Amino acid sequence: MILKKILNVGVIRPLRGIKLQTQSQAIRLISCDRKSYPKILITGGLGQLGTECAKLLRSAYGEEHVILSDIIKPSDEIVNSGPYIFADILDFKGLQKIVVNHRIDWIIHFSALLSAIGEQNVPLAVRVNIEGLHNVIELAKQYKLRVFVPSTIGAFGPDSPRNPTPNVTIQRPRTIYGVSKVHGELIGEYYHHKFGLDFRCLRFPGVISSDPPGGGTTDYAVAIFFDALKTGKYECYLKPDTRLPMMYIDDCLRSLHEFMITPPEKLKRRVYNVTAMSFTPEELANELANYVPELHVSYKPDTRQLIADSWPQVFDDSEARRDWGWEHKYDLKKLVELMVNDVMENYVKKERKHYTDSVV
Ligand code: AKB
Repeated sequence: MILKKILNVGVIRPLRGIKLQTQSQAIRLISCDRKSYPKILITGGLGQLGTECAKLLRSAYGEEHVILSDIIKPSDEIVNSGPYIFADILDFKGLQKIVVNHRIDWIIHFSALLSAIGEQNVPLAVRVNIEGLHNVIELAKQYKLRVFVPSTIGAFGPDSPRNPTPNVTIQRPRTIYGVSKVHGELIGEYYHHKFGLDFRCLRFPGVISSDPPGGGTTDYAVAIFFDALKTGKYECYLKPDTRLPMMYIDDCLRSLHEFMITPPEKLKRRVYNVTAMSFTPEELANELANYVPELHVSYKPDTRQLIADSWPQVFDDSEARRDWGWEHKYDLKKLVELMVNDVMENYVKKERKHYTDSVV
């Protein structure tokens, strides 16, 4: 009733994309003054998740409350969409300056080298994924920030149960990416217990979006859309029956946001598995063939096959569902429909137009 009243009188715009678990949580969120919304810094902001994450959080908290950062020169579109700054996660003083000058409350720490690219440059992966994380964790402790660090299905290895992989089980990954993520989970939990750091971590599966990922093992599930819609063909670097957990980006970012606003007393742990579905390249190709009937997929496994073979096939996220109400919205059918539309409208048609314009 009270919630209805607040919404009806329109005290404040309800936060978009948030599933409210309890009435008191809803009231606390909705009745808080806009000025008391968190000020959020996103590191590694120009990777696969950063810009969409900024969009979601800006729609909830306002444009100025979310600062996207990276060491990459941004496009006009990025600069025009909200605050963007340079931030090097290896420069502790620089990070301190940002937190102080912008009065940051939350850090969403996306900077990392993914599984396949990490194997090609282990020293760099150690610097970015481990030293960078140390800086961010220490910073969050010093300034009492809430910190989100993504982990991954890659934090498990060949000794872990693969179908399903529970929240707590043996973790002996065989990639530097996985090792750095297990390290991140443990150091975050340690800082939480020792210093009261509000550390929050979700283990994501392969995330599928039309913003391409860079250097992961699950990237095929994005690349196939671009190649199939442009050429009708795709050469996959994994075997057709390689089953991996996956999630559409909207579900991924919504899980992140819902987790970040869950009251701490609901969290039984600081690291949770989340997922939406599991499929193989062959199953994805079959679904995509509904849109590209002549689709021809060939298979040429490379070193990424070894990584995929050591990862979970089905991810058990029942603890996230039980403790803070995680629910996915997108299954394989819906995901393929959305990706086909998005890639077609925003990439393939634009490229064709560009080509036609330059020929004419
Ligand atoms: C990768 O493939 O490295 C990532 C992941 C599953 O963490 N997409």
